Amino acid sequence: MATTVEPTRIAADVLMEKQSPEPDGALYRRLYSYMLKCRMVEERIRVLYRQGRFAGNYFAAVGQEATEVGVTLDLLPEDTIAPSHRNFVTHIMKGTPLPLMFAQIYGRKTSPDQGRSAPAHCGYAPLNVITPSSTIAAQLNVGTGIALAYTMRRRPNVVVALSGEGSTSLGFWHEAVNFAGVRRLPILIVVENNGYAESVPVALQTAVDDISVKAQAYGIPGVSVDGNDVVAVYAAAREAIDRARKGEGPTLLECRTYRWYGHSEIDPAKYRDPAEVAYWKARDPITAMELRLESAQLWTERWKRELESEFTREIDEAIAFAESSPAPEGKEALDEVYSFSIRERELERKVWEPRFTVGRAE
Ligand SMILES: Cc1ncc(C[n+]2csc(CCOP(=O)(O)OP(=O)(O)O)c2C)c(N)n1
Repeated sequence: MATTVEPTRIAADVLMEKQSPEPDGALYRRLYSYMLKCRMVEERIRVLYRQGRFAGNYFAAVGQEATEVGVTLDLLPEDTIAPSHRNFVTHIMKGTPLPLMFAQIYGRKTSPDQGRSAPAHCGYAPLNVITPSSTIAAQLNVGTGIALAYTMRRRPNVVVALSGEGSTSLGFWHEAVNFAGVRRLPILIVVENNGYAESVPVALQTAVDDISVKAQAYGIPGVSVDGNDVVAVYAAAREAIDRARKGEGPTLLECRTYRWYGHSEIDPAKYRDPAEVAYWKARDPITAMELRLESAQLWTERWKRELESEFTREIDEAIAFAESSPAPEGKEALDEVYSFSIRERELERKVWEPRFTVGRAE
């Protein structure tokens, strides 16, 4: 059942054949544009972090854009993304407004969670992006529950749940995949294999070469693709999503990729050989797509510069919105967290208020 022998090529070729004799220029240009936007947003967030303009931490997926974009392009508003800490940019794909995303980075009251959680742990309920849990892989369990709800309510929607390869060593990752398989739920389980879980290399994480073989244990298809080839990722994801939407069950999709930077902004990633980093940077998914588009006369430097200036303007405006937004007040910390009666809320305020009078915990 599992396909692990070079399925990348197969999936990509199928797409190319369908679009023969010319590739779908509009689709490929959209894939490219989104990758560029994701890269620019994350590189700017990294600069903001170094400038000390927001508190907390950030987990950049720079280098992994082909996967972030390929598995999430063209999802419906009613579909769900269940992201990990690494997948902040999937908000761009779902349509979360950029100003709200930056308000989240800055922990401002205008952010989707009103400034409550960490910069990258952001959900957006109106477009069904769930809030990543700090407990890695837990988004799989929530995502599986949402997929079950779609089935019970007979909705033609899907869940795309993402996790890293390190997360596949956790018990509840397997529980989620098993349950999805048993109930044939409409969920695409994406494993972004970027080679490391914090500092732990994949060889110390699992004894299998292809993470996708883990699907066999749960009776679902497993596919491994080149996670830096956005066309291959898109083709494999699209096929799996289409099947899930038709009620044909889940798929495990391993995307082999690499993160250019450390696990987070505080990680200098000295556990990696510089030659390894250089090898992967030479396989930049964005440059690869530029070459591919250019050879089909679908890309020019000038078009890239136009995109860059448009995205820069959008990012600047989003940062200005975030920086001019108010910070939440300490006394609001428990608002909308628990369901209280008004009287209980008053009592709760009385207990908490003195400790937050200067706007921060003592
Ligand atoms: C259950 C649990 N164990 C450990 C951690 C600490 N932790 C946070 S991210 C991370 C690495 C996750 O690696 P992976 O799943 O491969 O995703 P990546 O960060 O590479 O995208 C770890 C160990 C955690 N948050 N939750």
